[in-house]
Amino acid sequence: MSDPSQTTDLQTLEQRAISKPLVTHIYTADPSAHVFEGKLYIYPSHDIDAGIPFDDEGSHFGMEDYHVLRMDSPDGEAEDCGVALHVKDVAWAQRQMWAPDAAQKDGRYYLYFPAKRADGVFQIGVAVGDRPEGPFVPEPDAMQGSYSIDPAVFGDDDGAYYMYFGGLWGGQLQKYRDNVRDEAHVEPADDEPALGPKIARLREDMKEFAEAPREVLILDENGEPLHAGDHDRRFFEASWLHKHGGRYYFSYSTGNTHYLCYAVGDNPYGPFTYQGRILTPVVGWTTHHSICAFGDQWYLFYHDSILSGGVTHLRSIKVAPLRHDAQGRIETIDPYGA
Ligand code: FUB
Repeated sequence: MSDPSQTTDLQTLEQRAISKPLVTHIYTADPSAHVFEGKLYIYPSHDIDAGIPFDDEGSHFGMEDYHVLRMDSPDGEAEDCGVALHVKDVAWAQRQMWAPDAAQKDGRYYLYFPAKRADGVFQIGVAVGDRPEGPFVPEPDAMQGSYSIDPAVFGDDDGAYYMYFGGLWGGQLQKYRDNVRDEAHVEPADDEPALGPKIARLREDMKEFAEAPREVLILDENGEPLHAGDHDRRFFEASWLHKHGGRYYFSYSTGNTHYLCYAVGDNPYGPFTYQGRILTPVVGWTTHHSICAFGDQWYLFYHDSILSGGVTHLRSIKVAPLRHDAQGRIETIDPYGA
């Protein structure tokens, strides 16, 4: 476990932090940032203390709604646009509104979100609005064939939209093989290929998958799939896709080793070849991000738990510049500037 709060006191880390929380009146996490109508819109989880005991399923992440944040520029103030969607308004969902994302097509806005059904199974839903900040009206049912958590939607230059999704452990991805859930399934053995995130192209109306989800392969430097035991590099959760220099950059969290990493490929489906780390561990167990260009500059949106004094489910989103070097490699960011 490489949580820096174990070795350095929080006040020192706060002083060293390369960026400050974007908002402090609520806790926010899992920021998905997009430029819509010339402004930055950020779709985060809204962290609360729901009073639910800690467990390995992440039940203490008991979020109930989403707020959308708006910024004129990455160095400006973040405005809270209010509640965009509440779980009580989602017919199929009961609890745990985890990391969302959003997309825009033909003047309409789509908020994608995971939540648990009453039977405790995660699915992914979509809600539709006319404005980037919502309000969003949820579809009555979850997206058919969706499962697990952390939807991230990427719109390619040819007009196709793709959803990446999945997360291990509390995110339930390990219970699925070939898109079928079986409670008996667990993570593969250490020397077997790691479970990958999933990808599915979205239908023209953005409300359903146009195809069955496929596995996304992440390969090592020899072209072999990363192994399940390679905890420093294998996919855990927090998918994101950005395109730079004509190449597709798939980034993700390694979960229990607390890195944000990336892998590069030639098309949205992959395979992607592992390249390195984007962000070293933050204070708090989870790490989750998005990568977004504003003008000519790329930015990393991420979170940590410094504001709450290290409470892992009370996080705050932040932003830092992100640089691709001349070879297209992303320069690793240390959130505490060491
Ligand atoms: O915010 C709840 C969960 O924590 C997210 O879905 C994961 O990616 C992790 O950040």
